[in-house]
Amino acid sequence: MSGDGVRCMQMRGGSSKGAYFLTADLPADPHERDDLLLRVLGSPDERQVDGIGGGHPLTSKVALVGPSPDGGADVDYLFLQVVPGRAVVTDAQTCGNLLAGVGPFAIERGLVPVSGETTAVRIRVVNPAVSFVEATVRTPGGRVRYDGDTAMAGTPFPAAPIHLEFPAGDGPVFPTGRLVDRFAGVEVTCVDAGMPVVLVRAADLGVGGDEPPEALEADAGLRAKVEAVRLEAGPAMGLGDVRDTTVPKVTIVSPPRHDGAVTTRTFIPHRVHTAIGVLGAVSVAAGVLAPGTVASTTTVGDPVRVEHPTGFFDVSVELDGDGTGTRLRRGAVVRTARKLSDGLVWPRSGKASG
Ligand code: NQM
Repeated sequence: MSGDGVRCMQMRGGSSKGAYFLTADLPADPHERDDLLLRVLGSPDERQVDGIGGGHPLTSKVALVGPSPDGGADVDYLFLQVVPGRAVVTDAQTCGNLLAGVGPFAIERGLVPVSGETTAVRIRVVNPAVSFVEATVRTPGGRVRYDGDTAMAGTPFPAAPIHLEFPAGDGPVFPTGRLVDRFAGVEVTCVDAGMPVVLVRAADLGVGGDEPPEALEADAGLRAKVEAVRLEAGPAMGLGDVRDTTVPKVTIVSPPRHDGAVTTRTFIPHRVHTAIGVLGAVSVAAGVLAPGTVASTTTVGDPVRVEHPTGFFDVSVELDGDGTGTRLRRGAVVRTARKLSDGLVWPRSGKASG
């Protein structure tokens, strides 16, 4: 803290936007920290008009970054979702989009020295379970380079590429121990290759699967069905009661419309994503690649092209084993990020819920 202000960098990370803090710049006590973040971002107001949040889950995100005590990583990354419209901050999921900004932020704050034309940042993702990622950031002339010509669906302007490499995961890709389950009367595949996702066929929900996000959000019957599926899937995936958490996501799958492997619409979990989450896409790609799921297809290449409302997302995924023993061997994606502001933010005074 500096005076009443808190040091904060705002960044677009992938197709999301968030507030990045050094862990040491926020209160160590999680309750105090979360209360402060609600007041910085502007929740529980739905529009977050009195804060820096954007009034949508994709623009109401926080990354906490600090030196890692783990010898295998340079920095620790804790992701927090600040829920618009509610006094809720949750650490039940991570975010692969804000992850794209973690490498640049760590270099900007001096946590990792520039090592040449590119700089590798080894990131330990600490929630919801520990995992490791290596980000490769462009750093010509000793500084982070944000401009470039890598286009990324879900964000309108090109920027410098950031390569994210995910090593093998510990857990099974199909956490219920089955390739197909039936929840709320609907056949689904529960998959987790970094983000817990429930795959559901569009036809089984009575939709085409290529509707715009607003149309799906406006369909109260569909929303109720999706939530009924999610509430049954959560405990079966080992996530407990998921009424108040943002995982699992529910991805509606249907045949590709533009030469990709699959068309997706993803509930995150109540609003519909305008694109698709990074780790969500890795999970979908795993579900598409493995035979016997509700999303399996034989017309799949490498990378797996996941179509979404604003374009497509290419994901490289390699799987080990088969059937319910399938595990992730490696995943890789290319994202971009951009520094938007750097300075102090002033939280609203009082208590967030008051
Ligand atoms: O799946 C949205 C996003 C995300 C999360 C969400 C994400 C991921 O697009 O890794 O990036 O699913 O809530 O930022």
